[in-house]
Amino acid sequence: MKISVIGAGNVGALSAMRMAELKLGDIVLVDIAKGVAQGKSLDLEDTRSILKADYDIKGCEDINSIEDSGVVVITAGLARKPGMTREELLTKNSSILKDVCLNIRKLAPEAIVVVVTNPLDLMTYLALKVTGFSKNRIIGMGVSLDASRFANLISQELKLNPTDVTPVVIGAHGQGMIPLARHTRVKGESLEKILNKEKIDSLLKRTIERGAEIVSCLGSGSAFFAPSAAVAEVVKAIAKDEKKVLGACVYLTGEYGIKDICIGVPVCLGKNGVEDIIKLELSDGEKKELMDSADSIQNLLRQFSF
Ligand code: LAC
Repeated sequence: MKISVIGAGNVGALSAMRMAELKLGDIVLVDIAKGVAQGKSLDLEDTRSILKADYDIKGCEDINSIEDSGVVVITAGLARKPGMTREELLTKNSSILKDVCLNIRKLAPEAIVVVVTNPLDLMTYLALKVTGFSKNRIIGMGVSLDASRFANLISQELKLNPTDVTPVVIGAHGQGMIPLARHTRVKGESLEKILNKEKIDSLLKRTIERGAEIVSCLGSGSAFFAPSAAVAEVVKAIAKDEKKVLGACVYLTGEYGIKDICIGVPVCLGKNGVEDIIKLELSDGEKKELMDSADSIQNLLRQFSF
């Protein structure tokens, strides 16, 4: 399968590297900045002998090179600076995304699109509208990254291995994120039964702030190691037809009582993209949190007509 990555910044280049090393397909890295995608792909090629790996990766400036891709990952756009919210990127990134999505529609009409650019839930919606692709082929990567952050913080608190934690996060990839303590399992047991409310609340807050914490440490640019791992996880589920359940930002048509926005919920991913939307049984409080998160996405969508 041909997998194109648009945007060869930290997230794009590392996603390309991880997907190449996982042998998910032939990778094409594209960036409008002269020489950047090509330079990074030549560098990645040179690791093949050390890694005893045989993967195919190419890089260039020409968007036409994404032609007939099976998967296109969009990482193009600006990243947050310290003190910025993801939503503040909306104006700049929506014009970049629009252009990219028109090219995808023309050049790779059968592709499954994985959106990474922020503000994620709005950019995923924009990708759906501009490409006109069916909703199963537009996937935003956000809450699976948040879930991995949540699992990491829980494992540190409990001094356990992160793989002992099965995290669940839904909602917006932003301030409206909802890490679900009741549905998150630690060695099979609900987190709510293991930690007291005060400890859980502090973990929820730290999870929601984790991206900003990293941005503020870095000073310029945002996280890339965990985001690229999360991209590779989504593309692997598609490329290997894993039928894997992961949190992802998808278009809802009434599921959870939500319509006509893209928001993070658990989905089953396979060769057709989103193969199922998993309905979690939510308490009244959890439902209200999800509706509030959906309302905040809806409000932003109303302010910007794409
Ligand atoms: C983050 C970016 C990828 O959460 O949104 O780090």
